[in-house]
Amino acid sequence: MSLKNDRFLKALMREPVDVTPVWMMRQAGRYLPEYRATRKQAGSFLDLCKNAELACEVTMQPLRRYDFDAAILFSDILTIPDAFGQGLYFEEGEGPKFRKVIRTAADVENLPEVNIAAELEYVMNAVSVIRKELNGAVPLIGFSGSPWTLATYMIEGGGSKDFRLAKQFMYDNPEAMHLLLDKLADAVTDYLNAQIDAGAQVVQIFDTWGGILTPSCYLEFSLAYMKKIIANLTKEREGRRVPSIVFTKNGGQWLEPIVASGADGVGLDWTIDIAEAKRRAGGAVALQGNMDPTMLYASPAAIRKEVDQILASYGSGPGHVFNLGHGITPQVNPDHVSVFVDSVHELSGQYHK
Ligand code: 1CP
Repeated sequence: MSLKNDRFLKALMREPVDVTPVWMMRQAGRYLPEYRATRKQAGSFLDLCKNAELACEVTMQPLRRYDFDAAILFSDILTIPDAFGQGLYFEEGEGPKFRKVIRTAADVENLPEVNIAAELEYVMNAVSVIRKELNGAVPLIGFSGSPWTLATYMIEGGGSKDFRLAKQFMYDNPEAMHLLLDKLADAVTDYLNAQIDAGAQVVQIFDTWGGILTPSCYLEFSLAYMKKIIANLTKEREGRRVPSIVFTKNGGQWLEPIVASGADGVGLDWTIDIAEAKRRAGGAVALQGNMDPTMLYASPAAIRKEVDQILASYGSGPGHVFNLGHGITPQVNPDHVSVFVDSVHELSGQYHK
């Protein structure tokens, strides 16, 4: 089926577009009252992820309100640790938690062999239902966490402020850490390829916690595994390239090695000037980003001005996908998202003549 709007795919392949495509990390989520209603109906966040019809409903909600150029599968990166038997749960008002954690080399060795595509069949079901519902309106993004980011949650047992346990494990047991990351890289590869088989047209790897590492640890414990995954991804389906995007939050300092990872697109957070990133990337990849998500709390005029500034900073030519530098937060006024999306489309035409 041909896509009605393929400017997101074109921009990722650095092909000409009419205006800059835009989507938003966490575009389905708690800032939308309709999301909160569906989540309530589902019972819990995990029930919402596991019900293909409801996951489809919340994926579609932001597309009904806003002129986004892509849809993103509604799920979570923590489905993989859950599939490894760690027992993911969410406590009301708190972040994710695991019943079982990894603390020793033996814990890593004893992780079960998991057929990820079978164990996470509910995710593939959601992908097919969403693809059908989208009916070619915009491309669908599938995603996974990076091995390093998943490992931090599996060791810490949830979110963390300082990643003390995950880093201590890495420093004290580098071999066991590599074994864990290797198992996770295989799982992520199978997971993303299963999502592509089910209909995902782009895949993004979220390396949310890569940026907490030292430069040498980043290359050794995070980027190396993302490279391995990218090398083994399905590259073409339905007669089209399936582009991959790597997003390391706070990774601007390592842009050159990230650009060389083999990904088609590189996500940027707001701590790097996109003009500098463009210069350093040298046209080898598309760049995605990078408005500070907190900017969405500012006035509509200030949001529009910031969008204008980022577009001007990227300047002329293809290869830019507009996004936030990280996910939207729950207290944002939904009307401000329209200002953001419409400003990107209205102000970017001049850079694509
Ligand atoms: O209460 C609720 O409704 C749960 C809030 C929520 C939502 C809406 C969680 C729990 N996950 C999600 C959805 C989600 N998570 C998506 C959906 C698609 C979208 O619209 O973008 C995606 C892509 C994710 C990915 C994700 N989950 C990441 C990587 C991206 C990022 O934001 O950095 C991470 C780190 C997670 C873990 C996670 N899941 C949920 C929470 C609150 C967290 C963060 C925990 C922490 O470290 O404090």
